[in-house]
Amino acid sequence: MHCDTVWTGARLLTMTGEDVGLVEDGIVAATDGRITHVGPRTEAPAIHARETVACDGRWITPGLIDCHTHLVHGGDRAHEFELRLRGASYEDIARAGGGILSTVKATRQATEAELVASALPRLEALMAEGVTTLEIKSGYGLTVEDEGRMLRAARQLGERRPVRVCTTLLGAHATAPEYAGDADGYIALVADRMIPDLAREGWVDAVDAFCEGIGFSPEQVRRVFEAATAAGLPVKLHAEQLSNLHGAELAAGFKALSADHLEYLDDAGIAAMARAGTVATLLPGAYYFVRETQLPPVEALRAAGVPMAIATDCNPGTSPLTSILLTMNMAATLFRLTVSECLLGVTRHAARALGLAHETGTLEIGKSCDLAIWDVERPAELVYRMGFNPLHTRVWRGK
Ligand code: DI6
Ligand code: FE
Repeated sequence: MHCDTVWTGARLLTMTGEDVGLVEDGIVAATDGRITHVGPRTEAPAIHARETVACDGRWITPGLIDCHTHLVHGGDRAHEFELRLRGASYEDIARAGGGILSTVKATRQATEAELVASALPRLEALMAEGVTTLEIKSGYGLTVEDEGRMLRAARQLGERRPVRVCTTLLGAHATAPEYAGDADGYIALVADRMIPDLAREGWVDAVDAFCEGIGFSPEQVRRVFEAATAAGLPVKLHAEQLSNLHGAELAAGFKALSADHLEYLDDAGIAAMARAGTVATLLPGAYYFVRETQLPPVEALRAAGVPMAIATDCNPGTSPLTSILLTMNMAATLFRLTVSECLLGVTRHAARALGLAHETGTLEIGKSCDLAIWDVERPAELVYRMGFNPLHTRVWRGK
């Protein structure tokens, strides 16, 4: 068989089958950016490649996927961090006009080019650790125009760097200041104008909302989801982060790709997610940074067979985190995920949380040739170390 590139002498984690699909002495072949062969050397056909890359026993995983980020935003909230260190709470700061709304102000003041420029270093930090696909949400514009600018900035990042960007419209992140005291009025704007208009422009891959006491009620989220469904877009939800409003059940009712955070998720929510095939996206960076103590129900999710993804939730308020490797370490240390679960959480299950299971997240024939090649002796090292990056090479679409 002929191909563009073949990687030989590697140990593979294909992320297929029951566990992580370990192959000793494996090869991967690709043509036109797609995997054309993957498996043990001894079972491979004769391969004639234009380029051969000897991996010298290094490990190859699928390119990593960060399936929940707010990477594009104006400014930062380092000052609020200092206030919190001196005793202020996240809610105190939000009520004093800080919090999400202070990032809204900074984001509205930024041009599209400025949003791209400020997000690039964060994107590069993720890519340096083997990320080949990431999701980027809007949610700090809160007008049709400002949300549109955030989504275009996100799309531009995917054109400026060799990485796949999925855009999520999070218009229902907070009530826009113009609608203070009229959350229903703001939700009408999101459902009747923002979602249909921005979907028509082609800038939106999925729709998200923040279902929470300080966010939106399940009834308001339902309006958002109905508008998304009418526009032909899949949904996901920030659910059960600070309290239990049964958002995950609502999301599952709309066949959501994922429900995210989930610290306060209950058994009914887990059962609904399992039935709907909704992925549980866990965000240990936010749990850590706001010093949450309620743990997500990992044991029950596992028992119910709900796939668990993990992501950085990179955002300026509750998770200023741009390391997918540290996120895996936190998921293991704080949430007690196993090494296999951490690795599946940033590959196969993360792809599914983005509706990309057909395209990336595993090493399988026909999928995009997205690889991360690691200088480690065993896969557990990818989860075990803190602040050390053993990436050797990142390959996206065969390059
Ligand atoms: N949950 C979060 O943790 C972030 N958004 C959300 O819905 C917080 C965003 C911020 O504080 O800027
Ligand atoms: Fe988030």
